Amino acid sequence: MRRILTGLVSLFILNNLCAKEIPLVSNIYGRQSISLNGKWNYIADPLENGYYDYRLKPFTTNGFFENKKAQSLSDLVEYNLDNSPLMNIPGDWNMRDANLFIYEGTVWFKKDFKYTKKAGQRDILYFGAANYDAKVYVNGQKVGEHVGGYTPFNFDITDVVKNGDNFVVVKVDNKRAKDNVPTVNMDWWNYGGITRDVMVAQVPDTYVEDYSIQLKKGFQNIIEGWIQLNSQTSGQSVIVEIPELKVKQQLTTDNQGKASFELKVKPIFWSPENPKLYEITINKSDEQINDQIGFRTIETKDKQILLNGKQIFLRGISIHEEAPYERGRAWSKEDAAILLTWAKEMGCNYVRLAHYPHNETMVREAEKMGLMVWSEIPVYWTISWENQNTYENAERQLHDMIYRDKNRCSIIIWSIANETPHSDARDKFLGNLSKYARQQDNSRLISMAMEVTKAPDNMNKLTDNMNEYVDVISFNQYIGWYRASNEEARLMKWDIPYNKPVIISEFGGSAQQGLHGDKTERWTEEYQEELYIRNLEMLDKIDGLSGLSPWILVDFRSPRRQLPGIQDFFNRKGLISSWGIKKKAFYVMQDYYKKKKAEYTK
Ligand code: GCB
Repeated sequence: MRRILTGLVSLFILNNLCAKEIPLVSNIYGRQSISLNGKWNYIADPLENGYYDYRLKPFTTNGFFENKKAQSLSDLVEYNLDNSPLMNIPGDWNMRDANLFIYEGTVWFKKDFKYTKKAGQRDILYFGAANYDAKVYVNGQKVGEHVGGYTPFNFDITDVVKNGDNFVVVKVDNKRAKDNVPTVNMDWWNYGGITRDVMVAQVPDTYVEDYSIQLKKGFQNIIEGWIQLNSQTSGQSVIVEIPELKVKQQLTTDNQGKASFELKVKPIFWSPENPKLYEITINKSDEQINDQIGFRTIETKDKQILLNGKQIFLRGISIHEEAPYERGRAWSKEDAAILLTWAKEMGCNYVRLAHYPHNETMVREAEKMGLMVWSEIPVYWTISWENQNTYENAERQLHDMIYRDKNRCSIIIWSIANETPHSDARDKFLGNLSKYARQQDNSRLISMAMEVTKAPDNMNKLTDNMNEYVDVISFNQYIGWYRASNEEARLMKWDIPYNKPVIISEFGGSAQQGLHGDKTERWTEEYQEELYIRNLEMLDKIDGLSGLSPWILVDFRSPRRQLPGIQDFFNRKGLISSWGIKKKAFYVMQDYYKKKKAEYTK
């Protein structure tokens, strides 16, 4: 009888081995972890043969996720992940396998890893991002799925990971679809793959899941914060320390597993001139988390943006998450350092990270280098405004962007959309998203990149209803490229009927680096240079102009850009070529920012 019972109990346990997606573990880089970066085997699977049977039903057994091997010479197994080619992860498959350059579909990835389990610890499998749909399996068991190409996700794999040898299989699918976010149509490369860091973090059974430590809104001398455990455990003691500020605060969690605090201290402000970060530690008896956090205030007053109470001008540049020197999707510290150093050389104090959340390292490096950040979700162009699932997808991406980076003082603006066409459904969608953004974080500014309505007599009007929802009016305009000539820029007038600061989130034009000619000749460096000169003259006159982020720092890959010999599938609006050489217009911006800096430090 006893034996039968024990048998039943173990059967029950086996059937309930549960691994699942869990709320993001904040600051994954500040935790104990092992990296799963490096070589992964992969199989491109355009027919999704490893996922569906020949009747197109998903396999419950026998899918590639089982990572099966023939056990005898007579066994039929028509794949072998172990013998399949290797790819470096993080990395997009487009640039790592010439056959997959324009591939959109499924690729299976597999990595073997050795692991040491520890009693009383949970094991969390974390992905910085995978584009677009990732189904994740550990030791043949599905642990979860994630949708969205630019946000992190993690799974509690404690019940499925073993001491010793393990394997993880990920099915990544980057097929575009109308109802996705972004949708089918965009002006950047749809790089597929596991594009950011992968790791297994080890945390105590009850761990600090999330925390926030920032200046209290409206105060320069009160730090406000909270710590949230992964379970509703009350009476847990947690200590927050900021040694440099002589802060050592003992906290006790309430019955929600949360502990909040306020500290009266006057930190040195973080700013572009002095990007001061404080070492912070959060200690629980069995856990220590380290972070570097800066403190600053950001607000608007009429048409001004105030950083730490002082009016600033955002000397910015837009950046895609693309590695310099034509190396595909950027992800590393080195990529971030090159891109951001170029921005600094131009004289920037601000970067627009377009058109989706960039990797966490990029945001952290920007912070260390004194660059303020605009961070955005890929609600771009013609999203399916009427579709509730699309809305939920966008909201989730917005949530995850804010969640991951809420302690990054470099981020001053959350952007929730780019160049979206007017309709009632779109207004409702964006209105709800902006309300949601404010609920998640009311300490930063909200914006979205809008378009201008052309009116008679060279008048450019801002008529978008969404302007009511934002703190900063921002719009993209392409006079000299898609509309009017460079010469006509001087005739343009602007009607911006809001008492809010204005940012030009994009302007620019293309040039092929090294192509020279008359300033009226398209694609030459001289044309682009002239466009920048005329646009700056024109934009400088806008009342309330508080910043610019021209389009764009570096040429980037885009399937929309097909002109042979010039574009060759690159958007050439970069101020730096895809091979890293500065174009003439770079220096126009550099001069302009030098003047702006002097003007604002008077
Ligand atoms: C835009 C878009 C950006 C494009 C750019 C262009 O307005 O926001 O994603 O790449 O124009 O080059 O046309």
